[in-house]
Amino acid sequence: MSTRPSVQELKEGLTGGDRGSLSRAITLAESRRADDQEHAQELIADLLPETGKALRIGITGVPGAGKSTAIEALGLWLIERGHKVAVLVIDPTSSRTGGSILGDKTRMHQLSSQENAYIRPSPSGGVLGGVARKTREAMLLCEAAGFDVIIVESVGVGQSEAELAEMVDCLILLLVPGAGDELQGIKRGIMELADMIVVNKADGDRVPMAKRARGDYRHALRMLPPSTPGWETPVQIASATEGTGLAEIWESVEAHRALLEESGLLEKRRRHQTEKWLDSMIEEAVLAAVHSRPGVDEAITRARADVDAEKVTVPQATRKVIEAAGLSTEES
Ligand SMILES: Nc1nc2c(ncn2[C@@H]2O[C@H](COP(=O)(O)OP(=O)(O)OP(=O)(O)O)[C@@H](O)[C@H]2O)c(=O)[nH]1
Ligand SMILES: [Mg+2]
Repeated sequence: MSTRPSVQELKEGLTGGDRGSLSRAITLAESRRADDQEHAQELIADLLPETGKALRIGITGVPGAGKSTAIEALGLWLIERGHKVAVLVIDPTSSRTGGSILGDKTRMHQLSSQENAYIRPSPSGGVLGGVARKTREAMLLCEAAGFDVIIVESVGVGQSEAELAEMVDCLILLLVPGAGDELQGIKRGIMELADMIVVNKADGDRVPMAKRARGDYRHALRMLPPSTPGWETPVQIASATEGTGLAEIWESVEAHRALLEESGLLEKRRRHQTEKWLDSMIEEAVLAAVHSRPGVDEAITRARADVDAEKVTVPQATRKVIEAAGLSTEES
């Protein structure tokens, strides 16, 4: 029989480097149960002074670009140089299935057997802001556990980029040579968000193609505003399977970090991220509270029908819903 560890026990285990405690703490933070949440929040609040010291890196790119392979290679490279690396893999499947089917897909077998590495799928939660919330909390817990580099792998290209950019210090966009930008789903917005672009799979006969792509992206970037004032987004080529280009990637990550620190932007960026997190959580909580009031969902159904039948205007229908929720209508 397993007894539930107290917040104090988890805190001691986690800061003492016990991975079991770290895993348990993250599970607690992911739980939807009210009592688990209370414990998790108490623990995270307690640990806040121990957080924020890691370098937070996000990696995004189309499926199959080599994100996991690159993270494994970079992770091993960093561990050799004395770093402790935590990897959070945002898993879109686990919220629906109740368990991760990502499992083997994350691969990273070599990295996961390292004592100074920690790899964990992060459920996306199925709600807006869900990715950010669970992953952020897992990130804070990993930092408190002494990991000095946190790498977040995002699911494909799309909606999640902006959310990922909102929780890391440095966003790396991983591309593959040869595929057109449309094929890669690369939008200008993502290139603008990226702090670094890496053309992966620059090996074998793909090298010339990768170099050409590097030139094209460098050119394209000239027409875009920088992700950070004073920063010129570097474009590099690498091969995750051969382990080439890793030192250059890390050099750029550190240069970017130095710029953020020297300019005071790191603190500003993180404060802004936390404020946005708070805003989105408040919005989510308020919305959930409104939906949970009796009669509100029925009022929404009625409002839709009335708008469909052109009996009322959209603002009128909205006001009815607000009234059904027992909220003031003065501003709406
Ligand atoms: N030749 C070559 N193949 C690579 C390289 N990096 C990754 N691959 C291969 O590309 C395939 C996909 O790699 P992953 O690391 O799983 O890609 P991913 O971006 O994490 O994919 P998803 O998580 O499914 O989005 C695998 O078969 C890798 O072995 C590389 O640098 N060179
Ligand atoms: Mg992957």
